[in-house]
Amino acid sequence: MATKVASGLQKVEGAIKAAITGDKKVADIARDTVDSQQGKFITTDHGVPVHNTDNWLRVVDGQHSGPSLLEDQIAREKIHRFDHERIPERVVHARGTGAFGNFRLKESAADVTSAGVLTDISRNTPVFIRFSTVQGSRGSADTVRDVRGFAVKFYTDEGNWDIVGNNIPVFFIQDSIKFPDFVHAVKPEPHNEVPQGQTAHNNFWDFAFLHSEATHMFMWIMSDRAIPRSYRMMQGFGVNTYSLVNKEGKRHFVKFHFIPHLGVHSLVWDEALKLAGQDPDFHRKDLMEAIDNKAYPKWDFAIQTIPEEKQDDFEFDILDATKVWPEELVPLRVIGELELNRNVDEFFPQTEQVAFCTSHIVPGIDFSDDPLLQGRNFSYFDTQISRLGINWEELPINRPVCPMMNHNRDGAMKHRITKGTVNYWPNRFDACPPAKIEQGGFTSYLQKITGTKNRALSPKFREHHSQAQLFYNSLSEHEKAHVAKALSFELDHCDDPIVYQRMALRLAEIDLPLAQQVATMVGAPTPEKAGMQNHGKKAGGISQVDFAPKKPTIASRRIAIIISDGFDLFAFAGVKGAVTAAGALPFVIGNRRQPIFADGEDKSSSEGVIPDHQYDGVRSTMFDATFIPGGPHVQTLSKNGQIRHWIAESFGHLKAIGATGEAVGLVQQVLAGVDIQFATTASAGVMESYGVVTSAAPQKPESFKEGFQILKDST
Ligand code: HDD
Repeated sequence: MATKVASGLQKVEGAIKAAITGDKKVADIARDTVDSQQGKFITTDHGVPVHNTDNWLRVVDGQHSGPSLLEDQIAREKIHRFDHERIPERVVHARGTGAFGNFRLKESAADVTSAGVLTDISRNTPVFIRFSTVQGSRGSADTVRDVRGFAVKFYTDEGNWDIVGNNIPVFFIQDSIKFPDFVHAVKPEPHNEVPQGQTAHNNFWDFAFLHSEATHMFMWIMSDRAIPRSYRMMQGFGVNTYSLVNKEGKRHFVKFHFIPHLGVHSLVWDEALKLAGQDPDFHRKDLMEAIDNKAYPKWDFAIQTIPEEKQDDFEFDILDATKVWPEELVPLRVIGELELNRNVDEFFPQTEQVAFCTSHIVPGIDFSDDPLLQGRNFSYFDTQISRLGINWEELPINRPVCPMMNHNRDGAMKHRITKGTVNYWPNRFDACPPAKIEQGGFTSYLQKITGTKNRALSPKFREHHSQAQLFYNSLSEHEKAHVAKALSFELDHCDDPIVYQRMALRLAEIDLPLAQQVATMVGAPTPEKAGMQNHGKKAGGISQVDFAPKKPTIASRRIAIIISDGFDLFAFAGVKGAVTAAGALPFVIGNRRQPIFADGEDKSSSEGVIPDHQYDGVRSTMFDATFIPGGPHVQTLSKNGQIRHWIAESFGHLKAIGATGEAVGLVQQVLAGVDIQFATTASAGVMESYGVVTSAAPQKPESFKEGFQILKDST
């Protein structure tokens, strides 16, 4: 009874929250949400209160604990439930994390579609997004070099619409029948299940060479795109070509884009490698932390559309998923905004059990003959049955927020109870009939199709190099250098000479100097001439440099402030305050997680500063910038190898370093010999500058008044 009351209260709470936010998915999920902290006591799954859950029922004689009894239904239930906790992990994209949010349309796209979600600007459509890596298993690290999944479920008023996309706009293969071969080649090798979470192995690069259609995509994954700084700083792409159909029945082909407001940013490779060990949950935590701190990540939602009659106007086939539609040819039209603003309450029933299907579309949106999409439309539904069972769409995270009724019935774990005497159509009551078109019933676009049954693709699918060259040409010089280094790393891990030798030849079909550089590093014969001439063309929207946020911001960035006893309180408080005021997250790192006292601070009357972490608990890789206040504590810091390494490593990872007073000398000493442009500024917003920023003059209290206040408030 008490439990029922508690769960009833939860539902009321959820309903209130839903009423306040107007979010239909919040209300929907509240129906199934309970709070373990409000449970009065433990019960069995069938509701019987449990008196002892720590000891198995057994025979005891006072001196000895004898055999355990099979009779103990409570112990058996506990163990049985535990034995069956796991479900198969996703065959790809096993490692991921998710969050809820909302999609708001800013401009109606009624000229190209009749879909309510893309035409009604008054709507607030709830969404759930799951970000993921592809290759690694569920327990692998977040920061590996890999494509990132970007799967969005829109809970629209006309049913769920899923965009099951990636952070890279193209794919490895053109025809879905190749997917099992591709995944087998990319996953750990079959004889030893090595390597985990990376493509740096013979089989992947063997596959890449033997499928020249993969060339464009592997150039993307060798770029910084494959090691994002944060899920919040990546683009999302629907990748496949879909169709939009408007009220008049006219069709446009469409590609979907998400563009992050924070810009597109990446880790550097050394950082990514280290983080994989130091903080394997780096991206997962980053997303949760940002949402907890109300730094809600946002993306512009854009479409590229091509009228059906222009389908053949391009050098490439617009249904080929290994090609982008260059923005110069097909401009992006921003029509909406997506925001993530709510973390999940429990990972398994939400993030793990969420299930996406490319075939989940709503009226006004339709498929195309993209040969990759056609196969995906079969595969996702099928895989959800294997992961979750046939009734997977009844799970709270997967069910729609609009009315749902049909004559499908039964199957394992059926949960919903449907009243009525008929479960077929047509029936004598006219119960639950099909929707008429004017009632919003989905109809497929009336597409005329002729042709010969054949296992083939159209001729334009045979060109595989042009956009790989376009991609490489469009990168900045430092991005190109990163591609060369990434290829050198990957092929260095291939020990079969045929694999890296062939790849050097493939690279010579993209860019000869790149091929020569990589060949030298990996021990392949240096190609002397280009296997194919580079056309020299470039396009916008490819280099990450093109996505710098309109206004530079440090919002949600993690800033380390390093202290030990005797730090300069005014510099400390000022920068901490300024960082907080700018929306960034300051973390105090001290030599212990007990109070640390500033220079001249009276220990008997002061509480000191309690650091968030101590030197051994964190590494420079986990922060975007570091600040070291001056003060006598610098003498202690300068003798500490960990701190000296921290400074050098941050600098090597191209991070901002700020120092004041005595700390300037420490930074200069550590970085001695490196060509650095030291800027001197006394501004409290020093961390907004790139590079190393120092101020030799100790700061005066007044200049840090605001920061000091914030510090006082926050401690
Ligand atoms: Fe896929 C999962 C993205 C091609 C078959 N895929 C999956 C996920 C994403 C993508 C983001 C994770 C969804 C989640 O978070 O639950 N996949 C893509 C993209 C592709 C692509 C952007 C190319 C345009 N996929 C692709 C093909 C096939 C699959 C060609 C099969 C013919 N993908 C699957 C799958 C997965 C999957 C095996 C594993 C778990 C799941 O579906 O739900 O069915």
